[in-house]
Amino acid sequence: MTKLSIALITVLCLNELYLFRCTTTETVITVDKALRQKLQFKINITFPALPCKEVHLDAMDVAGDNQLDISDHFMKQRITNDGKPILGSFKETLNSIEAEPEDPTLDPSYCGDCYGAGETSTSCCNTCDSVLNAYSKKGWSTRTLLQTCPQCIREKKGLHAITKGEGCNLSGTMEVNKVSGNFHVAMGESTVRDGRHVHMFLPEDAPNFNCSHIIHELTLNNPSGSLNGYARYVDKSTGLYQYFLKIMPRKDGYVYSHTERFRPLMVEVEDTIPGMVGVGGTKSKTHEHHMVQTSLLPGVFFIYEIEPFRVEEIEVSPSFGHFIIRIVGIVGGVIAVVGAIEGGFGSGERNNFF
Ligand SMILES: *[C@@H]1O[C@H](CO)[C@@H](O)[C@H](O)[C@H]1NC(C)=O
Ligand SMILES: *[C@@H]1O[C@H](CO)[C@@H](O)[C@H](O)[C@H]1NC(C)=O
Ligand SMILES: CC(=O)N[C@H]1CO[C@H](CO)[C@@H](O)[C@@H]1O
Repeated sequence: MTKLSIALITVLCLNELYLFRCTTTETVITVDKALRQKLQFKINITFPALPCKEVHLDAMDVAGDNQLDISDHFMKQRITNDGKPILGSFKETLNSIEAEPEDPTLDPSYCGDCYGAGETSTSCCNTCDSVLNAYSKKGWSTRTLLQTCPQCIREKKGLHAITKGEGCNLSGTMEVNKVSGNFHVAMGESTVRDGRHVHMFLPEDAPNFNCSHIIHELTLNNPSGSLNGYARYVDKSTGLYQYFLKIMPRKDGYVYSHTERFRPLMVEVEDTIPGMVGVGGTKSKTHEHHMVQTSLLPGVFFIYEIEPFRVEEIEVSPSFGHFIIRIVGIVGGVIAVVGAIEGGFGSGERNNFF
């Protein structure tokens, strides 16, 4: 053993010791195999200028699963324009359309016609909702009921103008299938017609649908969410807010990142009125600006997409066994190499080398 080989072994071993002592983090991407789970969204949004009657949360996914007016786990709290609660909060339950109080001006012996959809021939359908319920139970189309049935016309149930001066807090949790989809609060009553999701509303009333919103909380199974605390107000023209969420599975739940887009309902167009010959023969054109309503559906949409990959960060610390093996390797290797060099150059020149 010579000085050089000892020095070499020491340097290499110190290097190994350094590598052994530090742990490294590695990002590992695996395929997310937990497919049959459901995603749970926790939502708490305030619409400061939209009465609770107008706030309907609908969810649908790419597989065509429609969940209309989800309210099984949702609370709506009426608030005044400046954010104070009005009355108690109320809960709506899914699919049992809220029994609206009957009109007190009606004759007590009044028995509304069910148009053949009643359970028995003597059933009464005194409210628009009961007619709708009876029709849905029979599996009949409720397509034109809101416009034609006298009960609905009396209650002005179908298409009504938006009342102003109230707001609404919407909060609760919702479970959706673990595929891409969207959920939204948009103008009008939603129905499914021929498998399509349709919102019914009066287009001339659309500018009154003030879709300003404050997102207090929008999270998945994980308490952090990048949209928490977001507030968007519409001043000039209401419109369509779209949030695109990219949901990433993690070890401890789901996180998302988002991008947003706003499209106004009213757009300014410029009309050019051609051709007046001014003094001195110069042609002048006048431009007129005016606002035109587009055919957008005003509302707030959350469109989500789930990444199929799960990203995990793991800490890797080298094992002690490997460390020992490497040390033994270094010592053995250096000795072997030095031995080979000594043998190869013969004994005569040996003293010159080392
Ligand atoms: C919704 O958020 C508001 C504001 O942060 C909070 O006061 C309220 O308690 C929340 N509602 C629910 C049901 O968590
Ligand atoms: C919508 O409501 C917000 C909050 O109350 C208000 O600041 C805004 O001026 C309203 N926008 C319109 C177009 O009425
Ligand atoms: C019940 C509820 O969530 N109320 C909240 C509605 O939103 C306002 C802010 O806009 C909060 O102050 C309320 O606590």
